[in-house]
Order: sequence, then structure tokens, then C-alpha cells
Amino acid sequence: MLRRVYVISLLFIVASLYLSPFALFGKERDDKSYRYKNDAKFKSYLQTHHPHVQTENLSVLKAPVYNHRENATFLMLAQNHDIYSVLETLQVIQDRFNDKFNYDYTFLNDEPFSSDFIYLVSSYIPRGRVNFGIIPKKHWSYPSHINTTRCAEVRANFADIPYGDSESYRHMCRYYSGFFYKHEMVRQYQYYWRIEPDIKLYCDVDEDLFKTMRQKNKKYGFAIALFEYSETIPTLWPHVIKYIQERQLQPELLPMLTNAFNWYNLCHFWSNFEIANLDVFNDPQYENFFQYLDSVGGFYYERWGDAPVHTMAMMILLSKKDLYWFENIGYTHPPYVQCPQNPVAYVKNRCVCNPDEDITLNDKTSCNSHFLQFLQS
Ligand SMILES: Nc1nc2c(ncn2[C@@H]2O[C@H](COP(=O)(O)OP(=O)(O)O)[C@@H](O)[C@H]2O)c(=O)[nH]1
Ligand SMILES: [Mg+2]
Repeated sequence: MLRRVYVISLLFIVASLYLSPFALFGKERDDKSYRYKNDAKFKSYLQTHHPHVQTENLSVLKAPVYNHRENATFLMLAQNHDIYSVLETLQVIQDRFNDKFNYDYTFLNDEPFSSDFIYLVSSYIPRGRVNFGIIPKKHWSYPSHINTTRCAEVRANFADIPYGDSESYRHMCRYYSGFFYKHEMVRQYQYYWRIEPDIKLYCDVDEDLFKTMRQKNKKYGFAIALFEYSETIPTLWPHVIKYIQERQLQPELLPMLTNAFNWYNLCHFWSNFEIANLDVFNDPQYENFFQYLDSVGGFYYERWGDAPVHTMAMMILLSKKDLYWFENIGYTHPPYVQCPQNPVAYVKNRCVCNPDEDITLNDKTSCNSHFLQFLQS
């Protein structure tokens, strides 16, 4: 009798490893999640829920993952028409890194994702959870204190600078500056790795970079660092200095961003690659900083990018020991490349980039060596 109880308990435990708790206990499944079992069922699910009625966030649960992972997700903002560039990004991320580690993905969009986008992306990712989130309208539109007539005039005058005439680009930069971490699908994670359509990894990544972040107690990790177009941020630095002085802050990292004329040196972490601990963004001090920047209107009256904003926020909130340069990552977001210089790492990690094209060595176009000198001083 006792043996039978043992066998039945064992079977129950084994079954619970393979089936969802809902299947075991017959509970209703959360309707924002879909367990992806087969193509035909998934397609018919999407047909009834998408594209016209995706009013809610959707999580697609692929094959379960049992290896020990950090609580982390890839994060990508994308539009439906980006689908094939998104798949190219997924190909390199999966092949070079994530087939080993099986981290979740979170895709966000200011419009509902199409059923094609959801189907193709979910089909490509073999394991884990894939989140498709809708950005709330109030996070992707003008705040009430902004004068939209003035915005339109600014856009017309900024036509000569990159994205200077774009309204959606400004919403995007403001979203990445002050809202992405508030999205309910992002809030469930501790770390994120930002990716974009059309980026590439040039080398295998055998190390779990999220684990590296935790074990080294790092808060913000970067790859390429560049100079910002000064025309996009005429008043950002004076505002940030005012913010610092009014609060009598003494940021340890202030010299990292200050030039010989005591002005902003234009250096910033190129934020299309970021691996960070979300606690930094959820810190009330970050919120306070963002609210201040938002109140003065520079996201719309100029064209402040999220990259200098993140960099300046990190300058205010963090210290040297919190920052981490992912030196051995082979990475590109066109047109710039980071290609590992260490020949042993290059061969071991099966890199395919040209080391001579590495921008991080070039002091005229990149801020990496400046940052590094400061961080190691
Ligand atoms: N959903 C959505 N995503 C956007 C929009 N504009 C840009 N993005 C995303 O925001 C990120 C940065 O935009 P991108 O066009 O690559 O800017 P760049 O890297 O500065 O040239 C990318 O992940 C884009 O897919 C938009 O209007 N809607
Ligand atoms: Mg981009």
C-alpha cells in the first residue's frame, strides 16, 4: 500500500514538471497568457484575438525552462513592419547566446502587435515566455504642459539633424527615458537587456551576462559609447547642472561627463545596447530626475535622446563600481561596431567581425577609452 502511495506521488511530481499547474489542478488559465502547444490552435487563437482586438498585453508560454536563470528579459520596442529585422535580431541572439540560457523576451509597441508579428516571433523562440505588450497611450503622447504648436515649429526647424523632424522618435526617446520600466510586463523582471531590430552579435556569448551583472553587483552595463549630436540637446546639460546644484548633489561620476571647459563632453552610453538592473530606474531619485527633465519640455522642444538622458541619470545615481563595460561582446547597431581585440577570445568565441572596424578604439568617434580611463582611475 505504502509503495503504491510512493509511486503515485512520484508520478504526480513528474507530471507537475511537464504540465502547467493549471492543467494539474484544473484551474482557469490567466487569459493574458497563452500556452503555445501547436500551430493550428495558436493560429486560431490569434485569429480570434488579433489584430483588431489586442487591447491587452499577451504572454505566450513556450516550452518550460528548468535551468537556473536570473529574473531577466530581453526588451525590444518594435513596430509591426519591423518583423523581418526583428527575426534577424532573434536569429543572432538565439544562436550566439540564448539557445543556451533561454531568457524571456518582452516586445513593446505603441500599437497592437499584428497576429503575424506575434505568430512569427513566438514560433522562432523555442522556450520560455514571450511577452507582447501595448504601451499605454498616456506614456506615448504629449503631456498636458507641452505646447504642440511650438513642437511642430521646432520639428520644422530641426529637419537637418537626425530624426529632428520626427514626432514619433521624440515619443520613443521620452518613453525609453521615463516609462519603459513602468510597463507591467517589464516590472516583473530584475534585469533587462535592450535589443533592437537589425542589431547583431558577432561572437558567441558563453557567459550568462545577467548572472555576471548580479555576481559582480553591477547596475548598468554598456558596449559602445559615443558623442551625442550637440544640436539635439542645446539645454540638457545646463538643466542637469541646475538640478544637481539645487539639490546640492555631488555625483562621483560628474567628471566622467565634463570636459576641459567645464561643459558636457557629449559622451554617452549608446543605449541600443544596455544590460541593467531595473532597480536603478525604479529608484524614486530616477523618477524625480525624469520628472524634472520632462517638466522643462526638452524631449519635444529640442530632441533629447534617451541615451544622454540615461547616461546623465547614471552619473547622478551611480558610482564607478556600478558600471560595467562588456568588452568581449562583438556587437553592431549599424553603422558602428564593437569587435573584441583579444585574439584568444576572438577565436574561442567564433567572432566574425573585423577587429580593425572596432569603434571603441577610435577616440575621435567613441568615448569608450575616455570612460574606461575614468572608471579605472
Ligand atoms: N513601437 C514603436 N517603436 C519604435 C518607434 N520608433 C522607434 N521605435 C523603436 O525604438 C528603438 C529605437 O529606434 P530606432 O529607429 O532604431 O532609432 P535609432 O537606433 O536611434 O536609429 C528601436 O527598437 C525601434 O524599433 C515607434 O514609433 N513605435
Ligand atoms: Mg536603432
